[in-house]
Amino acid sequence: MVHNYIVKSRQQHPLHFTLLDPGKMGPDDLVELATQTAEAGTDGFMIGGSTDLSLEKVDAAVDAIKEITHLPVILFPTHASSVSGRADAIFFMSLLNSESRQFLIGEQIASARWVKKTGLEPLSMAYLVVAPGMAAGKVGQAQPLPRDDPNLVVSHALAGQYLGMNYIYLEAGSGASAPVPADIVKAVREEIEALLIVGGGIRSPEDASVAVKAGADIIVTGTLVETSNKLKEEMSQLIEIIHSG
Ligand code: 1GP
Repeated sequence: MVHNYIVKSRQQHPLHFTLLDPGKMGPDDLVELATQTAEAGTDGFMIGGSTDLSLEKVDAAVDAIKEITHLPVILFPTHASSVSGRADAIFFMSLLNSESRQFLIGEQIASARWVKKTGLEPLSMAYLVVAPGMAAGKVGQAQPLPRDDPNLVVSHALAGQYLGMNYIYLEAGSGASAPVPADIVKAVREEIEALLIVGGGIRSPEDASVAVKAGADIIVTGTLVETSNKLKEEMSQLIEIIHSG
């Protein structure tokens, strides 16, 4: 079970997940990135990102990545239509600060029977988009949570936890110029027991260290993995800092 793996691994140290986007490259390039980040010590793979992914692309990416690693492969979907039954688990998430029913519960209803049928392990997650939010905010029709209002973010995170969600994801948006502020991560950490995921705009070991010290359980990087020209070296440094807590 992926959830048990995450809980157990987190008992050892904070974790790093690599976000791979099948909309940006084909299976061969994804496998190359997955191989190098696995060697650098990443703890799991998230598959998603682009908002118009086809099921075929996600299936092909999941199959290719699972051939080279035993690390968990977790879907990070935008739409029900791209939920691949071949992954190990799915972040079954609701964008709690969306203004659209579609992203609060619509896509979830559309995919629920498929998740059951395929046996994907659902990992229940509250997805909170913090400014700037980037494409995730726009596509999800979110009113991005202000960067200077930790209490409002805590209210959303607690609401997610009380609705039974085991994971809270603080998302600044892929490619954000700055990650979620440390005081927001800290404020949420102090009030929730759920596993806390932080992503968006994390580009350096320093960024990762700040988020971990503020209380993140899992750090997600996507853009860095796609753009680095010294991937294994850079990821090793970043992951080492995360693992050292
Ligand atoms: C996006 O939080 C992730 O959902 C990753 O963001 O691409 O900025 O690393 P980056």
